[in-house]
Amino acid sequence: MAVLSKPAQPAKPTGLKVTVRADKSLEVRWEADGEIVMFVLDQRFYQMGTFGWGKPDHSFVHEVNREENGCAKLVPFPATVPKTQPWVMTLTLKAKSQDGVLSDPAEIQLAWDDEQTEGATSKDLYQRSINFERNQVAPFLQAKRKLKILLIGGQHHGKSSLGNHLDRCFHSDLKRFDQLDQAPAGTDERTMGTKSLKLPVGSNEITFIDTPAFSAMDEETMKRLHTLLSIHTPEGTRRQNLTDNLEQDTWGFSGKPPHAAIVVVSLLHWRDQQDEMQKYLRKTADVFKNASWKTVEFPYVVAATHRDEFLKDVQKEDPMSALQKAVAGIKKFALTDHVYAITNYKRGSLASAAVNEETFDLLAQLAQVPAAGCPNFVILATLDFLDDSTAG
Ligand SMILES: Nc1nc2c(ncn2[C@@H]2O[C@H](COP(=O)(O)OP(=O)(O)OP(=O)(O)O)[C@@H](O)[C@H]2O)c(=O)[nH]1
Ligand SMILES: [Mg+2]
Repeated sequence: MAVLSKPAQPAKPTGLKVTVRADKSLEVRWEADGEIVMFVLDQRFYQMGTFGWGKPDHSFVHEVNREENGCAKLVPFPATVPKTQPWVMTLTLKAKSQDGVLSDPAEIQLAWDDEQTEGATSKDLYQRSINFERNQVAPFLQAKRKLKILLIGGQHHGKSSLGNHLDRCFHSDLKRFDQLDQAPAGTDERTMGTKSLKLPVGSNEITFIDTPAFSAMDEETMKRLHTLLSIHTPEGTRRQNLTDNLEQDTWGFSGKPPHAAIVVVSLLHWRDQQDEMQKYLRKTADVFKNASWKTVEFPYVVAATHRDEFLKDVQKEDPMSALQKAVAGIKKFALTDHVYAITNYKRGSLASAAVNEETFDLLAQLAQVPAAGCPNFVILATLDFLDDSTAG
C-alpha cells in the first residue's frame, strides 16, 4: 500500500510591516516564498489595559489571494470598533498552501490612545483652558506677573513641537499652523536661537521660550544651561552666546529671568538610548537643583514626548504598563515626580482625552511651582517696575 506523504508546511511570511494612516486604516505589506495561494490575516482588538488577560473585544479575519493581491492588504478601520477608546491591536499573518496547510504566524502589535471627534476635541480643550486659567494660573497672573517658561532638551526631542502643541491646546484649535519651526525627522538641528511664543490665558499671557538643543551635558553645556535659567536672554540668543555671565546680571536689570522650565524628553530616545539619557537627565537635574544661589532649586517639570510612537511600537507587552515603566524611569533620573507623557499634536490631528489631561496636568503643575517659592519670583516682586518690553 502506498504511503501518503504529509503536505509540507509553507514558510512563514517575512518582513511584516504596517503603516497606520490618519483614519487608522492599515497598509499591511510582507514577503513570502514558495507555493502559496492565500494569506490569512487575523486582526484582534483588546481594550488598553486588558491586553494579555484573555479574549479580544473584537476580532476579524481577512483573506488575501496571492495571485490577485500579491503580498499587501489595505485594511479599513472596522466601523464596529469605537475610536474613542484606546486599543491594543494584534495582526497575525499566516501563509496557506494549495493543500490548505497553514504556516507559522508572523505577528505584529500596535496600540494607540483614544481619539476624540473634532467637536469633542475643541470642547474638551476649551474647557480645560478655562479651568486652567481660572483655577491654576490666575493667582500668579493676577499679580501682573508674566509667566516665562523655558522649553529645553536634547536635539529633536520635540521642544518646538511642544510649543506648537501648547499653542493649539490653548487656542482649542488643532488646525492652527505651526508657530515654531520643527525639524523634519533625521535632519540637522532646527532651532538655532531662543524664540518666544506668547500664549493667551484669559486677559493675560504665558510666554514659552523655545531654545536650541542642549545635547551632550558636558561641563560647558551645564554652565550655559545655568546661565539660561538665571538671567533674561534676548530673543535669538544662540547657545554659544550663553557664556557664564551670571555675575553681570544677577539682579536681572536687563529683563526678567524665566520662572520655570519644561525639560523635553522623547520616550523613543529614552527607550533606545537609556544609558545616555539617564546620565543626561541626572546632569540636567543637577543644574536645576543648584540653579539660583545654589540654595533653592529652579522649578521644572518633564514632558515625555512621542507617546504615540512609543505606544505603537511596544511588542508583546501591555503598552500602558510599558509607558508607565518608562515614565517611572524618567522620574528617577530627572529627580522629579512631575513627568507627563504626551503626544505633541500636529496640525490637523485629533486630540486624545488622555493626552489633553496629561498636558493640562503638566501646565497646572508648572503654574504651582513659581508661586511656591521660586527664587526668581522673589526678585520679581522687587522688579515689577521693569517695563515688560524689556523682559522679552
Ligand atoms: N509622532 C510624534 N512626533 C513628534 C512628537 N514630537 C515631535 N515630533 C517630531 O519629532 C521631530 C523633531 O521635533 P522638533 O519639535 O523639531 O524637535 P526639537 O527638539 O525642537 O529639535 P531641535 O530644534 O532641532 O533641537 C519632528 O519631526 C516632529 O514632528 C510627538 O509627540 N509624536
Ligand atoms: Mg526646535
